[in-house]
Amino acid sequence: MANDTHNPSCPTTSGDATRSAGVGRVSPKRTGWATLRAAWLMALTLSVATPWLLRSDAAGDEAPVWQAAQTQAAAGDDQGIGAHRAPRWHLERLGAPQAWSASRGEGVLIAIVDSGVDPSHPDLQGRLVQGWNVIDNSTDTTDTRGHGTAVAGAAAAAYNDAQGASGVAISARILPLKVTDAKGYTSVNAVVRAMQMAADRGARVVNVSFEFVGGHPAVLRAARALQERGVIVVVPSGNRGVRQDFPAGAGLVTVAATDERDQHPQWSTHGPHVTVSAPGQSLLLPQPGGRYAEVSGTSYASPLVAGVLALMMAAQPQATSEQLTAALRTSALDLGEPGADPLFGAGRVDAGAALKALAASRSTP
Ligand SMILES: [Ca+2]
Repeated sequence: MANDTHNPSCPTTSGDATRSAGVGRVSPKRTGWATLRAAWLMALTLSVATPWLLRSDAAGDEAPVWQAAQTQAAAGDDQGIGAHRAPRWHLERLGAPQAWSASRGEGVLIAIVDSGVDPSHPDLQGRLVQGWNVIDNSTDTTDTRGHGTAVAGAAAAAYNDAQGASGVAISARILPLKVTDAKGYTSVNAVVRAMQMAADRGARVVNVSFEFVGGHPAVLRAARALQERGVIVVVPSGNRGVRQDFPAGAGLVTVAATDERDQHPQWSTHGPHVTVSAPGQSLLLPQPGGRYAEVSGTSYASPLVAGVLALMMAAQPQATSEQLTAALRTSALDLGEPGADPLFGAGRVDAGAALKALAASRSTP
């Protein structure tokens, strides 16, 4: 089945044909590199079939670099999505169809900081606003790796009975901000610039599906600044399947993955930085060229939560970032150990419950 890779959390060492789950990845600084690399390789062999490309740091390369892994369409895609089991399971699990009677994300702009987005995909046609290529300083946001198209689809693909599985915020708009070069690499600097540009262009939710992105001080500072502008940044916990101790940054929502049984996939990175969790395993999502792929990774759990936030923002446009995040957490379905825990954060997100919790918090003086 397919695999996605890309930004969020699916690394593969370059040159090693190892595969992992679907997150775009940022390589860490050289410190502890060998340890991290070993942990990765172990995680990769265990994990979901998704390639991650991890760049081996060049000498003198101080900034971490992420690479969006190449997404690969699932075999059998050409036979159509009927070949897939329950293509909308993640939407049902999130309670999205029930929430749509109250909100569809209309009027909310979601920035997808990624490898670009295919604007001609049937599920994304007419949903994109003009984006920007942060690397080339151009308007070329062509998705050269497939990651960004899948991420955008998870957040906000159109509802269409005939094809695909739709996104969560089916009436929201997408702002594609491409931050990867020809080989799929990006940098902290490019990501931070894209975050600021997203806010400048009116986005209220910014999804950044790269591994380790939430652990970088510059990203945390940018997220805090965006929070003051009413913007929430959503990132994946990572696909290494290990514990990490990143700070839970202000303005940052970190998403771990759950599977079809609401359990923790072993490749989903955990730790105190996890805010909430959402489906991230075997999701049917759009790919460039009108195709679909079944993909796994926290890269895809993250935009599902971005979509839920867009539903909440459309329903309560005056809600603050703090109110939105609090409602998201308090309404999540508690899984695993009672209360917030490192695997699931506050729990698996429920769109309908989140809308109700937000409305209740807004009506309480
Ligand atoms: Ca729990």
